[in-house]
Amino acid sequence: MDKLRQQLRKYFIMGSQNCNRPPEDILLEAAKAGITAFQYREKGPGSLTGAEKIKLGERLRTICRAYHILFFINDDVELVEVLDADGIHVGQDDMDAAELRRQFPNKIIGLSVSNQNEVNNSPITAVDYLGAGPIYGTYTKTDAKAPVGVNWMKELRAQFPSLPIVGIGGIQPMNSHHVIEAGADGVSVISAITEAPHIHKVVAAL
Ligand code: 3NM
Repeated sequence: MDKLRQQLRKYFIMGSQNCNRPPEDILLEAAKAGITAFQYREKGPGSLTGAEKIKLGERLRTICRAYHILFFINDDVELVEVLDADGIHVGQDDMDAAELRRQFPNKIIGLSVSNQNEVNNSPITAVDYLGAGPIYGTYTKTDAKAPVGVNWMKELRAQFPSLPIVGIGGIQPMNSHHVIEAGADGVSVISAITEAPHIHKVVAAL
């Protein structure tokens, strides 16, 4: 579990819909700059489906393998198998995490939780890490909930002292230290990296 906590320290998430240039180029720059985990999240307006989604996933998977970066899939069980991902991340409205655990006994499973009610109703013992957010306001996920702030991270950490936890939502170099200080093992970001003029500087500062 300690190893996973370290591997989640700089967790980049993206899909082609987040990129205004080739996603492979962005991931490669981020990989060289030192991200520790990646989640392929091909979701929302403009995202790829079917064979195109798989083809891009294969290219991104290859980059992660070359740089020893954990490769996660967002909420797509079939793609986890096709790409032999290291793990899968699901939200509250996605497939049940306990069911996922039965299906993937050896994959890393991540679950998003935004409030205590969601924690109380989630199979926490079935998952390997939690995503807490949105910590700050985000423009990237149009259906994101209201920001929960770093206090939610503190509350989660108090309840789960040794479970890996990452913060997500509106995290940038200027605020990531607040998320870490609140108890997060890592920070998950989309736009901080996809929209960065200098990816290496952002990844170093996260
Ligand atoms: N999930 P950015 S917020 C994918 O709160 C996602 O569960 C969230 O994008 C959640 O780093 C979010 O650009 C978007 O703010 C994060």
